[in-house]
Amino acid sequence: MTSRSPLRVERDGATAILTLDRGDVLNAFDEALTEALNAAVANAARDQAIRAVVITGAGRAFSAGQDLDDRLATIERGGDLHLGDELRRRYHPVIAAIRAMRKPVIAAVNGVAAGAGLGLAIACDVRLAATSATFRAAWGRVGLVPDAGSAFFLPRLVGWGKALDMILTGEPVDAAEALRIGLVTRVWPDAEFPAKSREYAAMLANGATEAFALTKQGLNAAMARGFEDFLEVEAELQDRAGRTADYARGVRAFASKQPPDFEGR
Ligand code: T3D
Repeated sequence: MTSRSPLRVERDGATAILTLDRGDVLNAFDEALTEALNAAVANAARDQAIRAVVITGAGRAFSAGQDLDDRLATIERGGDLHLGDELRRRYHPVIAAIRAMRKPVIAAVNGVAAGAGLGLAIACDVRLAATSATFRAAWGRVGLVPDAGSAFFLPRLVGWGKALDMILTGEPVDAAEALRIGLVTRVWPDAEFPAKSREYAAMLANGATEAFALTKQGLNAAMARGFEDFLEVEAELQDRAGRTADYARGVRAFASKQPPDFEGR
């Protein structure tokens, strides 16, 4: 008997849709799910026909983070836990791959995003939320520190004070509040959410993909470099963008008052 995959991988035009699919445990990450997610993100990065990636959840959750049943089992049998190694092996590669991916990665947060589920969402380039989505920096409630890159990304998204409030209290932030504080950029009613988020992804998938890749590279450099250094990176990236076929298409489309038909290179 073959076991069901914990991750659904679909194509919608040039968009890859990755659905975390362990609904009975709110899409908590066990070994199989993180392995499948790492593989699917790596495949999407390699596949030139894919020009945008959506990560979402099945059922009423985006993801409730690490599967705590797995951790309980180890604790109860007196096993040795090395969570740093777990992060290095299962979580850090996927977060790093999302940041490095040369196409937009969208978190379509359909329900609760907690712990490493929140970490995954905030490592993505864009967050869209359904009205029933909630965001929980839940680590403190189980005696852990923020992980999956969260202490890096959360203060940059919502500011130092709000990030610490979320992390220290573990209280949920609803979709309206998430929109207000910049944790997400669009909110749609639950019933419309799948269609609206696919539409949004298609818009990005039809964009100037190579320019988006260079944009991500520039934003990553802006986080890591000093100002003078960054300006040089910016000049190099714009140099490359200015020599893409899509830039020529964009300028011609502007001159002819037509929408551009980008090919992604
Ligand atoms: O490798 C590493 O360990 C690295 C560490 C990673 C960091 C983490 O991610 S640590 C985990 C952080 N996540 C949490 O602490 C969230 C735990 N879950 C909750 O607090 C609640 O479930 C929610 C607030 C997310 C939702 O509450 P509610 O009332 O809507 O649903 P529920 O009844 O609690 O959950 C529904 C089911 O999902 C339930 O199972 P049952 O009783 O129906 O058989 C529940 O046990 C299960 N579930 C929810 N979250 C997890 C989970 N099962 C395993 N692991 C989970 N994280």
